[in-house]
Amino acid sequence: DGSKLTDIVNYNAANYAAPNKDMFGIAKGKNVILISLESTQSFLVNREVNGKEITPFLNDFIKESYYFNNFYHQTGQGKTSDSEFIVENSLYPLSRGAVFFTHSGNEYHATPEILNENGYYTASLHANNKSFWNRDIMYQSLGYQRFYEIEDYDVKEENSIGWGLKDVDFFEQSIQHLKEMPQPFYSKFITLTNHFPFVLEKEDKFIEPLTTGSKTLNNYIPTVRYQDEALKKFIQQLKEEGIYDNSIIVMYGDHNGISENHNKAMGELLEEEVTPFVSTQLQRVPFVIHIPGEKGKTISTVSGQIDIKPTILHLLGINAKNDIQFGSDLFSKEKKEFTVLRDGSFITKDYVYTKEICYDKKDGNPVEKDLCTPYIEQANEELDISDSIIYGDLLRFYKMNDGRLEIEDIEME
Ligand code: GP9
Ligand code: MN
Repeated sequence: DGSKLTDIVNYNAANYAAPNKDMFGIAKGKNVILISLESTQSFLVNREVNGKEITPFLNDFIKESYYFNNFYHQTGQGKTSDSEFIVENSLYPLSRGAVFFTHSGNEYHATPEILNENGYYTASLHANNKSFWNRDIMYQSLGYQRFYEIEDYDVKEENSIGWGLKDVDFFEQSIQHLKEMPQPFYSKFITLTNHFPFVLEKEDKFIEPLTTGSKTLNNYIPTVRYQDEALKKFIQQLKEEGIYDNSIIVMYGDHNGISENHNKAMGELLEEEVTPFVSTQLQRVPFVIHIPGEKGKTISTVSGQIDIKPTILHLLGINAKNDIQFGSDLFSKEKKEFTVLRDGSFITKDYVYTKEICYDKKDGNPVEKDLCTPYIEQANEELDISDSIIYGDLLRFYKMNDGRLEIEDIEME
């Protein structure tokens, strides 16, 4: 009802983190190249197995980028599609099902739509059937002007593995599409090769599989390494085409690749027992922002996919203040260290709460639940408010008024 809308607006205003003056608009007018890294978790970054780095390119790239090492995925059953939803709406996905399927007809005010209003051309690129995850329908609601899908790629047996077109070929063929786009553009690339069951041809294995008790984890390592190689080639091509210097490159892991079913093998690799605390910490995924001319910096603020939208908007000099969002600009000095996962687990500066246990983040030991209690309520409230926006399609009651989102003055049931 109407009071719900007021709650939402108030909640939003209370949560707003003002932009950092030094960062606001620093990438104004630049292209945005957003890359979704399939099943890529943070524990892979800067890790070696048998004396070899798993992600040598990424390890170098983050040295010249902003790298967030306490950044969590917040997806549910909608997996990759949930990550897309969170990243571009700064809303939570649903607790069951995929919002891309269940609420594709809703009114949203997603990043592509906002950037389009600000003169950007917007496209998503992914070499899978366009209807997978209902993307072809949902992308219209998110404001995409173009979806380069399987029909836009030359996909054949020789250049495919597992789920489809290999990442190296995907990026190579995507360059052509990028060159055709009017600038500035906002383009999203969704990788695919590092997807369960993590199959790869011998010639693409730049690192040996592991020898733990889990075939899944063993094969994951070489497909992650392959994806890393694909990224390296892509960045090289962007440089050769002269696109690199007028673009910010934003990479994020979409969700975990290794589930709790592989805790034992994961424990072997990490050389520690995978408790629910460790398991929650394993939900961290890489988040990288490369801005031409800016030095690299690792930032340890507790954060999540929900923070990407306001962060990008502010870098481009677009104020997110009047938007409905649950995340906040990661460069803001007012950013609160509190990240909620879709299952109600949450992470603060000092605590990790999961499966009804409060853990001390420093040593992973359980502590008195009271220490987490104030946040439990807040976590549930956030998830509830976000859900009510989706279930009630409430963003249809907001309208732009002179560049500001406002509640439409109407009677609600
Ligand atoms: C499918 C790809 C993978 O197009 O995005 O989806 P996932 O299974 O990871 O959700
Ligand atoms: Mn995925």
